[in-house]
Amino acid sequence: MKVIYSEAHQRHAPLQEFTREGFVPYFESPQRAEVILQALREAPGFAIVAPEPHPTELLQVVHDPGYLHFLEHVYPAWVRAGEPPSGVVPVTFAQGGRCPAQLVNQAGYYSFDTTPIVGGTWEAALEAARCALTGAELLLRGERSAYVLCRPPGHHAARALCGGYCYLNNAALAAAHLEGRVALLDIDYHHGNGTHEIFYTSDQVLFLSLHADPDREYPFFWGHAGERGAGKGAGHTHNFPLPAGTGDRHYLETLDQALGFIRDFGPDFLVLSAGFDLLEGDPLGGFAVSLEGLKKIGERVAGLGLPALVVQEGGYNLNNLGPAALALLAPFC
Ligand code: SP5
Ligand code: ZN
Repeated sequence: MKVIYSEAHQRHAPLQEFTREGFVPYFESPQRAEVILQALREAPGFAIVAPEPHPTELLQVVHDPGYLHFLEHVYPAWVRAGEPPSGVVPVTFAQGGRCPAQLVNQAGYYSFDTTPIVGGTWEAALEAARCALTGAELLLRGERSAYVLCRPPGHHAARALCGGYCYLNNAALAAAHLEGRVALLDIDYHHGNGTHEIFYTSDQVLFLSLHADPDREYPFFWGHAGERGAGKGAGHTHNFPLPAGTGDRHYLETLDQALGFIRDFGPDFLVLSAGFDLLEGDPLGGFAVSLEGLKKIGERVAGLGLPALVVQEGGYNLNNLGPAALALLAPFC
């Protein structure tokens, strides 16, 4: 199985994030990708390949041009304006309203939380997006599966919003680049609100997400069972909010419901947003899914028999990320 990877992710390394407890060390660290890469290098059957260059116009299929301009240029403008070089962090958030003229004032217009933009964020996010687009092209050229080992992750990034450690929606970019009908299944512990928004009115991309109930868990405002798509996309979004402590049995039963919707849709391709924070022991998670459970998730998703692109999202327990990748990917090999 080909693994698309670029070390450019290392350039995105914020030191801290702002939480209810104040500033804490950044959970979404470069080591996350490094431990997964190491595990795949030591296992048989994986070939690490580099991303190919893609025209940046492809990003505009999913993202707003003003948002892309902001992401690319805000950090140097922020430092030039005398703001802290540790990173761009918004403190005021637009609720509608108008986009300010100055880049440094746009942070709260293009963010839904305090996810920082540091020097290197744009280069890393762009390279992660290229990895995902390369993965999509591998499937278009006939590969049965591929794994995008990317960071920063993408599923919280919406058309014109960053947040939740995400800037460019890697999985959404891949799904939009594939041809025909695509099922995008998100198993990250957190609701993939960005992907949900991007495809909410699409009848070409079926979005399904299993996640912690937003009534009690981040990102709080999206991902309820009643949100089912709109317009042409009505009925093409399926959210499965799950209770705290969800274990293998209930998770797999719910997954089977999601897989039923995918079979009914009859897609040409599958994109799997794979967050390993669904596992027991994740510092940001709250489920009790085991590694064996994750292997069964891989078996059932691979059992759809569709060309499949697995895209890395969250997962913050550095001790289980390598075994998690091997458990999930083995059935696709
Ligand atoms: C891609 C992804 O998984 N993003 C998740 C972003 C979650 N950010 C909010 C974290 C809330 C932290 N609660 C901390 C509990 C620590 N014991
Ligand atoms: Zn997550």
